[in-house]
Amino acid sequence: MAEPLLLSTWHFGQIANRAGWPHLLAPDGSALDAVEQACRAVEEDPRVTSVGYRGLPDLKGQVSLDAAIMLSPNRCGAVAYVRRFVEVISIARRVMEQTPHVLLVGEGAEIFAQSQGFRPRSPRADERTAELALCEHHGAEDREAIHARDPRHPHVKDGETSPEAHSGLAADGGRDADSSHDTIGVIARDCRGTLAAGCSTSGLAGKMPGRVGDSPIVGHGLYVDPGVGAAVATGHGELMMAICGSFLAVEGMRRGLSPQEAIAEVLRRIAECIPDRGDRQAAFIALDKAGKWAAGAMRPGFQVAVRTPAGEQLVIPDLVFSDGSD
Ligand code: SD4
Repeated sequence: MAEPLLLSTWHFGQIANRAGWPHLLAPDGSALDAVEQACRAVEEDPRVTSVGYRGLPDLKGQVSLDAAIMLSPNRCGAVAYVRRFVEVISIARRVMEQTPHVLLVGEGAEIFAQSQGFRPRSPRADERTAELALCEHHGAEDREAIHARDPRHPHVKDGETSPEAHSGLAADGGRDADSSHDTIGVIARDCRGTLAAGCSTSGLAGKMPGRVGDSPIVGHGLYVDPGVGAAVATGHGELMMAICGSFLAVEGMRRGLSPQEAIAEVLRRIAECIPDRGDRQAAFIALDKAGKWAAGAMRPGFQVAVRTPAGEQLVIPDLVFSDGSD
């Protein structure tokens, strides 16, 4: 019997873990169910403003959602640029289970979702979040000013984490210091030792309409090789997409690196390949087949919600490539 484990990105990973954990413990529980339900809980939670129902808007103020779920290279499904449904992780699972394809996008994904009985429901950014998001996109100075006069957003500088985030969930669901993005990424291991991973996101705030990031793309936002391990990513998708970040992390573990060494190699590769990356974040969680896990990020601020039989913890990873002062 393997020890069950659930790892989720950011402070709202606690919402995910609470919803996913019972599915790992049930007698017929599975890592796949746990990942789906974990992501789904965040998609439905109106306090989380970068995933699902209250996703972040694009440049035109519209929300589009991306998600993927994966058990193995041969069992994965994803949807991207979905604008009329909220539960995209479950639609991604149906793509995996009910179609011969891996990725459906836009109108095709929505027609498929409807055919599978999902109820059309458009995600909607709240106005305040939309305004903040556009400022995130257009300039840090505007953002600072808007954060300062918005009581829902405790004033935190880039790279710092709010006290609310440390203590659990802030009133608005707990946002990272950089509130222009955030994906729920989940890795689960069940009692049989089966690994599964999933991610769900509205992508980057103020993105160009039609832009799709790493999250729904196998190898970029997530990767699972049952014989090796699993990885999920969050942050600016363009960084992960430059180097197939999640795939690279799993390949590192295949070559014998520990999860921490594998993530360190991925972060180094991003730094080498994208010297002009500015202050963009890229963060990873990796889990090997034996149950050893690690997390790391280009910059401070990343957090991982960890659920084991011993309880729930919000962990700030030691592995941070840059201290944020560059
Ligand atoms: C994207 N990686 O679309 C996602 C966004 C994200 O933390 O994870 N932000 O680029």
